[in-house]
Amino acid sequence: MCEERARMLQDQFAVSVNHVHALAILVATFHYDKHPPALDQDTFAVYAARTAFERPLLSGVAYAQRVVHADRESFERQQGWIIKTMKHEPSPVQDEYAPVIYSQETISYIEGLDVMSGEVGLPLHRRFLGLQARSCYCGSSELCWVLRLQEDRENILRARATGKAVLTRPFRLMSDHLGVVLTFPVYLVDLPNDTKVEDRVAATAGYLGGAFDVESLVENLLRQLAGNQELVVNVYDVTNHSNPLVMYGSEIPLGSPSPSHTSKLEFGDPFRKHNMTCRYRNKL
Ligand code: WA2
Repeated sequence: MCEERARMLQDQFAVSVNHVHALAILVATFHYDKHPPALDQDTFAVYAARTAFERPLLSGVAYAQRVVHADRESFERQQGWIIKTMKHEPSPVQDEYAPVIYSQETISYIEGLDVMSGEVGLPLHRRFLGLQARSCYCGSSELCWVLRLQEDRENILRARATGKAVLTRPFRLMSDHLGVVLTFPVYLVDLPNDTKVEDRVAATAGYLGGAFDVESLVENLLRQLAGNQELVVNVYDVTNHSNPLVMYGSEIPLGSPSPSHTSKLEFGDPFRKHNMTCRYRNKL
């Protein structure tokens, strides 16, 4: 029964990823290959809503444009709004920004936000990650927003360096649900597979991403299956084998008595490893 659930989750994950890939191509085709762009926020939002059924595990998708500092002023003048931080303040001066210019209505809180504004290399925040972002509801505290945007920033950097779809570790999304963010890079030109990282960065137009709301959408999926009542299902990010991160389900207390079955999961980012464990609920 575990294997069946794992395959089902993996399949729904894969179709969602494929459709986000198609959205990245949509932006490349209609925003960048057309002059002037044949896409705007309203068109993107309508298209994203009408195709939401193609992305069963995603709560929303958005596109953030790469803006280097020299272009910030003209970008803001052209858009008619200012690149914002999570505190709704103008983003401080950075080398570059990633303001969200298109978003699905379900995640409209991300509009105009600089998803690169999470600072990197803050050991304090790293340490908090395990404690706060993973298991607690961190709500609207400033630390929590920094943590979230650190995940987004790291994903963006890895996506554009590799040219592939990448996933964050599990964390509390802006919706406060546990999940992961998926990011595809969008380039200004087609790049051969062996393109060097610095050339990839230079050719980067932006980032198409979406939020896998694992907490509520996987719950929905598993609820429909027979035997759901007796089975306790967990999904883990086991990239670091000695520190598994809960992606779905509750933490099982150490030394849990009932035996469990483990199924491998393939979510399409070779950098991350995931698995699913299932065990029978203790009948007391
Ligand atoms: N989208 C939705 N909820 C989130 C989130 C996010 N990022 N980050 C935290 N909670 C525009 O990778 C680029 C979307 C980020 C894309």
